[in-house]
Order: sequence, then C-alpha cells, then structure tokens
Amino acid sequence: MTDPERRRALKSLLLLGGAWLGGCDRLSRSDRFVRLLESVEPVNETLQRALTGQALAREYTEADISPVFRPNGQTNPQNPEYRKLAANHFADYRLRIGGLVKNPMRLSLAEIRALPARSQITRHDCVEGWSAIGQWRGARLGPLLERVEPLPGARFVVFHCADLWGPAQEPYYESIDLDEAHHLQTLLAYELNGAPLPIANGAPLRLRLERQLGYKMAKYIMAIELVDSFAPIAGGRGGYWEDRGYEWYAGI
Ligand SMILES: Nc1nc2c(c(=O)[nH]1)N[C@H]1C(S)=C(S)[C@@H](COP(=O)(O)O)O[C@H]1N2
Ligand SMILES: [Mo]
Repeated sequence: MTDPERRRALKSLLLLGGAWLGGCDRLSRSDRFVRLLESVEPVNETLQRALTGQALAREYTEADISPVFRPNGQTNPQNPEYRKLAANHFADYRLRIGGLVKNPMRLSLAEIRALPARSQITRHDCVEGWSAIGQWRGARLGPLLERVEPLPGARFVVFHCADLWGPAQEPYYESIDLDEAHHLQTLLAYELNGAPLPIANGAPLRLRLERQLGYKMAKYIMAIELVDSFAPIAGGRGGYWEDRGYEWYAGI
C-alpha cells in the first residue's frame, strides 16, 4: 500500500471502529477482526486498542518497580530435561508450537527475541494475597500465532511447562482463548526488569497476561499447543490450578 492508501484504509477502519465502539465490544472477542487489524501494517497500538476495545491493564513507571519481584510456586524445576537446558544457559532450548496449526514450529531463544516485542511495567496479583510490580519484555503472542497459522477449529492456546508437581509428577499447564492470546499485553516474556528472566521467575520463557491473576502466567514454557477443547488434557479444566478448583477465567 502507498502512504495515502494506507491512511485512507486506517481512516475508514477508524470510522467503522468508532461506530462499533458505541455499544458493541463483542468485536474485541472476534478473533478474525483482531487478525484483520494485525494485517494492516503498521497499525499503532493506540489505534488498535481504540478499534478493538481491548482495554489495557494499567501500566506503571520505572519508579514503581518493586525492589524484588517475589518468585512463587515452583522456583527451580528439577525435571532432568529442564536441568540440562538450564546448565547450558538455554542455548539448546526450542519452543515447540503445534496442535491445530498449519505451520508447526520449533523456535530458539534467538528466534523468539527477533519476533515483534513489547515492554510493559505492570502489577502482578497472586491469589495468595501479594502483588509486585515488574517490567517485562517479551514476544507478543498475537503476531507469533499469525506465523503458525491456527486452523479454523483452534479455540484455545495451551502452555505446557517444565515443572512437575505432586507424587504423580504432573506438569504445570495453563490455557487461554484466542482473544486473550491476541491482546497487546500478552507476551512470551524473556526479560524481567531489564535482565534475562531468572529461573525463579520462569526462565527461559513465561507467559504475561495483565488482566488476570498470577496463576495464569505459566512459567518454564516448553510447548504451546492450539486445541479446540482442553477437556482431554489432564483434569480437563484448562490448567493445573483450575483442575484443583480455581477459575479458568481469572479476571482481576
Ligand atoms: N510453571 C509454573 N508456572 C507458574 C507457577 C508455577 O508454580 N509453575 N506458579 C504460578 C503462580 S501461582 C504465580 S503467582 C506466578 C508467580 O510468578 P513469579 O514466580 O514470577 O512470582 O507464576 C504462576 N505460574
Ligand atoms: Mo499465584
């Protein structure tokens, strides 16, 4: 597109968006609409937000960053495969992305760092009653999903983690829908407060979503799977803690 063409296209989208914003935020739930916006390059964040009504979680300033971002849950996975990767500073790590996608991928950390990225300073709230403010940097999940091309039946994104729990050694896992996956603040984070993500906080890659509680933010992500239903996975409720009674949608 030439510049005037792009401006005209954006203007008509803006007008349409304005009309829709009147009363219909169902649009923000429409994955196809979000994908349409992502295909118009470059759509700036403010415009995309205005059009989709995808409210952002509050962002803070550097002065607000907590002196220590308290680690919680598992802080040093003992799974041998993970220990081996950690011993080599994750040089051999490959994020596997598969399931209901046209292009399954295996990505190194260097490849993940080359993806469209975002930084955000946000507050993390744990159900256990503590919170911390941290600065995260990571690859936006939305554009990454565009590359793997979810098949029409895909509805949820499942994160499979390295840490194993309990006597049955069950892996931690989590899931979100495609709307949440395309949100601007949904990241595969590889940095915390300007430094590589520490192991205690989920190295080499952890999920950030800023409109839900802490347990949704899977640490130690080894694989991402697109599915039409999470019922066949583990306890069938979409996450390790969900299988033990927590809400699947943990909105703050
Ligand atoms: N793989 C994995 N992800 C996890 C957890 C965990 O134990 N294992 N704990 C969850 C909970 S309850 C919280 S509050 C946050 C804690 O993140 P932090 O360790 O960076 O504080 O991670 C979430 N993601
Ligand atoms: Mo938590």
